[in-house]
Formats: sequence, C-alpha cells, structure tokens
Amino acid sequence: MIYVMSDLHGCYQEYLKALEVIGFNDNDQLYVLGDIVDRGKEPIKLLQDMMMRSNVFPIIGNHEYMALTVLRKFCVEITQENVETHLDEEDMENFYHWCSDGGKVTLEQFRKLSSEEQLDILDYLEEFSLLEEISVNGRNFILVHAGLYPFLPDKPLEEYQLEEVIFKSPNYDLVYFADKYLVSGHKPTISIDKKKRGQIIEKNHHIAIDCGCVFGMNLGVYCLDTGEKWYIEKEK
Ligand SMILES: [Mn+2]
Repeated sequence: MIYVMSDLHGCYQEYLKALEVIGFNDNDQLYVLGDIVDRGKEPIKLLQDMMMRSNVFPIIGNHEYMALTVLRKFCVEITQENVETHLDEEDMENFYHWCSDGGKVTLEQFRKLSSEEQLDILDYLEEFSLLEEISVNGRNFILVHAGLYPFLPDKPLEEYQLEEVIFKSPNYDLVYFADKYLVSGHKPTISIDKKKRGQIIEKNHHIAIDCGCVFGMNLGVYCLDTGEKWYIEKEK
C-alpha cells in the first residue's frame, strides 16, 4: 500500500503510532509531504528515523527550506579568513526568521549532534523532492507540500520551481486537474473548513491532509490505494 502524511513538525511519537496503526511494512511506501521539522518535540529523531527507511519518501516543505538555508550557512567553520564575511545581513535575517517560526527546537537538537550526524541530516534534506506524481490503481496523484502557485493548467509539472510549491496553498474550491488529484499539506484543514477540524478534506479533486497535529489536533494518514483514512491524536 502507498500512504501519505504531512506536516509532522517533530511529532515523532504520533508518526510511530501511525506506522503501527496502518501496519506499515517493507512492502509499503510512505510519502511525507514536508514540514517534518520545527515547532514540535522531536524533529531530529523523526528525520533520523525517516532517513533509515528506504520506503519513506520525503517531499520538501517551507520549514525544510528555511532549516537548510540557515544550517548550511551556520555549519561553516569560522576561521581567521572568513570571520568577517561568512555571514551577511540576509543570513542573520533568515536565522531570526527561522527561529521565530518554530526553528528553535530543530536548531537546539541539531547542535547536539556530531558533525558527521549533522552532515547526514543536511545531505538528506537536500535530497527531498519538490513534488511527486504517481499513479495508484488507475487514480493519478500529484503530491506537493503547499500547492502549485501560480497555477497554470498547461504548465508541465517538472517546470514548477521550489518557491512555487512550498509557500502558497491552492484554491480548494477549484478543480485544478480533471484527471488527477492534488494532494497537499501546509494548511491545517481547520483553516480550509472550520467544520473539518482535524480531518482530511477531499473535494474538487483536492486531498488536503494536514490535520494540524502539532497544533493539538490529529496526524492524518491517507491510503492512496483505497482512500482509507486514519487519525492519530496528538499526545498531550
Ligand atoms: Mn508548510
């Protein structure tokens, strides 16, 4: 079976519980639609678990993008030669922006790793896909963190750039593809429809799967083969 989840935001325990509940095994695949790090309790443990599994496929979210931008810069050793130049104003702005947007916990846990472990994490983050298109049981799915923005119906998917897939949610009231489902995270479903608190929303060929786990709602899991859904409550 092929499963999707998104916006784990350090909710490692809920992720493990989800894998247990769906009976995830070596013949299954899991796509994680970004925002694995930041905000929640155990972002680094979560990444390290995902890294070890060859059947878990990560897609980049805006929080991985922020983390990578900052950590790459800050992992450079400060020497006599670069002490004045290796960080500029933009780097500092990115740093403060990331920390204030949930990055602090990721940074604190990253700092405690050996430099080898740190490099493994950075290399892993750089491998994340921008989006994936897959076909399961005759249904076609586009998997992306936020959406496709600006959306152009005739634009080939491989032409979308990083900034066009991680920041802006789609208009869930519009059908983007008559023959495909757009699966997205990024926006907790309660913000799409108040009545759908903590639930996956399926409408207009959209499947919105961020059920707001880190904000005290649920981790949603969706099976692409069957359309089945599971909800793991956020641990107190
Ligand atoms: Mn996001």
